[in-house]
Amino acid sequence: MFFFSHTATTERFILDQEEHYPEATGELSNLLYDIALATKIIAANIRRAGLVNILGSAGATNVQGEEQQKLDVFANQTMTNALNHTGRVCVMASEEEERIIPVPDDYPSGKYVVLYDPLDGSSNIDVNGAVGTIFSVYRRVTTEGRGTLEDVLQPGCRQVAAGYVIYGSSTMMIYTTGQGVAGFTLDPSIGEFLLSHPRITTPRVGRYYSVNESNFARWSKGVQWAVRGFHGERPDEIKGKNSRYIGSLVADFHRNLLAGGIFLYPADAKNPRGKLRLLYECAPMAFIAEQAGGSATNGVERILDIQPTELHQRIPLVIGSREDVGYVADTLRTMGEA
Ligand code: AFP
Repeated sequence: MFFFSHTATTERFILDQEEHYPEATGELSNLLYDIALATKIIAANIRRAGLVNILGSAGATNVQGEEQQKLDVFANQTMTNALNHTGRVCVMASEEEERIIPVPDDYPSGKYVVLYDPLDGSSNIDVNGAVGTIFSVYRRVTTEGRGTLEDVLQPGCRQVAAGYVIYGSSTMMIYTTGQGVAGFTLDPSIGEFLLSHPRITTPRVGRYYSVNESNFARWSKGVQWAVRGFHGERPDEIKGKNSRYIGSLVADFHRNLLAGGIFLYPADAKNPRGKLRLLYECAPMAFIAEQAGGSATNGVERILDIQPTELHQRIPLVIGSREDVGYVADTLRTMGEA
């Protein structure tokens, strides 16, 4: 039971944070409300998915060659519609769309750039598994007019905000504006996200490792050797860990963020550059991980330092508890792979 006097909504929390910045115009706060509203609409539809028979493929494939689900299309449209007319955004990009998404001509252009993966882990939808929305916000670098590709291709260290919403047994929004990480839980009876995790920090050493082990034979020797440590085969260097893998980045990352753990999607013979997308998945999660005390690398360099060169660029990802990520990076270095 929540008592109102002790309960902060996303709105109250964002306003409180903004008080530390007298120069803030409130625009970023409004942008975060826009995103929160879109995700509440997506959450409501996900909750009803099994009932209203909107499951299944929309018949099209997205730019990654993956089959789109109806909810992917819906979530993508909902995010775009929540942002494109507000005057706060100059350009958007979505994992579901091949090109940047311009602000329509009849709406004003603003100073922010928003990137999103509207429904990550969508192959879990048909089995009632957890899915999520990931978002990332940058300030524009061009100075006027509509935003361009240049505004979108910025390294993750320039993010001004990033977050995700997990549609799990409850719906939660986790985000950072660079002052730590806060978590909110949606109270469906009042339709508000309420502050439930004011300051999330992730353990330095995790209990879990999360990786798709069916790719083991396709990994480099260094990655195999690192994962063998998690199995308990290198007791002098690292204690063995428990394995957990859902196949939905938001759900796997969220568990590890709270409980401590490491998530890996390394390059493999099938995906020589890795599978996950720098702009929509890796950079926003890396910002959150670092703000919670964890870290994120592609094995060679810090994720937040990578300068993107393409909209749908894929990279290897190693993210989570700081010491565990360090252990993987050290192993790769020792094996001459980094
Ligand atoms: P989908 O959105 O197509 O389900 O992909 C999910 C995802 O991008 C990410 O959320 C998972 O961590 C990763 O792919 C799972 O990939 P594998 O199925 O190859 O393990």
